Amino acid sequence: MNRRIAHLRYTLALAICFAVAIVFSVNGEAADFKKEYKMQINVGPQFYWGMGAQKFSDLVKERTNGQINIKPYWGSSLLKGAQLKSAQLVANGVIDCAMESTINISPVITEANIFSLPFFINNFENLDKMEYGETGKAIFKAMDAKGLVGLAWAENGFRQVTNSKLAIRTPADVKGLRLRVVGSPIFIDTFRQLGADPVNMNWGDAVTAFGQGVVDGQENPVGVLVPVQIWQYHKYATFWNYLVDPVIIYWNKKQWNQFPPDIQKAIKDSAEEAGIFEKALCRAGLDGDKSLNLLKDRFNHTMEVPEPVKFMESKGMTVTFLTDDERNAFIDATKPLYEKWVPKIGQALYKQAMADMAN
Ligand code: X2X
Repeated sequence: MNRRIAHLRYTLALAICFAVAIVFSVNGEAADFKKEYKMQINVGPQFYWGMGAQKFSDLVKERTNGQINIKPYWGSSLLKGAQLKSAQLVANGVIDCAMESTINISPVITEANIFSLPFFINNFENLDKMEYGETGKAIFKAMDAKGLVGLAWAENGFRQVTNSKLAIRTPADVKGLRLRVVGSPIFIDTFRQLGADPVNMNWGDAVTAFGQGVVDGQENPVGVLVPVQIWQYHKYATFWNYLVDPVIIYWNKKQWNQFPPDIQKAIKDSAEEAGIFEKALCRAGLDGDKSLNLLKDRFNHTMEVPEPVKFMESKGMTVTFLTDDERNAFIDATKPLYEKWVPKIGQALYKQAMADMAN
């Protein structure tokens, strides 16, 4: 008899434990957070993009009362520099999350090449219309299908070309130039089309290559050119806004779905806030007073380099802006790219992007 009571008691105790565990897990209070969530980022903390990643991590910590600790791994250190592997490793859960350029996710998300079509987007207004319009939603949907949850848009910026040889004004000027580009096929295609000699290289190796003069030039936005002090290697910059790389903050989907809703909200809100901050850093001095004021008013942040173009000139660089005719010559020269790349990106997305921009 005593044994039966003991057994009953034991069963009851087990049942209570079970019920408590279920209640806690439903409430999320017993959720098992990792000590550290690893974040992939291709550049270092001194870049505007890096400052945005740090902001994201800080905001998440604050808004989750220290429960979620995101550690940025700078310079693609988790990937041994192989920047184009970022999306693959977040999708399969080796890395938890990333704040990454659309160029670097393009091997997994072909649709992301929409931003790399030469001379397609051209200005910040068009870019914002796409990101916050149907194009942005379509990109996040494509990511979802690959096991990635897109949380917010941020930016690297419109990419400008720099080199050590000459002030580029015409497609003929680019002929034969040895230019470092990211190892993404659309970049190789674009510069081959222009008659240049593109060399693909990870960012981690690129700066050494600039120093050794292995390449004549490269292309990157102001948010990279200024921190890396490109004037040490290249005297000439041509601001041609030929394409842009937005940055996306994204998370491994399986892990994301296991977070309780309050944690998801805190992370998503932080990503959006950090994205706004980081975009403004990258645009500061390139969109009149807009981003400079936003940084001051909303983030109490004063830019060290409020006028990037003047700053580059003060370092001895010749900064060239194209006339409409000069620009049109580049547009004509790169048009054949569309025949190959629009079908890869998807006709529907291409049309959607045009509709967003016309809105
Ligand atoms: O590799 C580059 O050029 C960089 C830093 O801009 C990107 O990560 C796309």
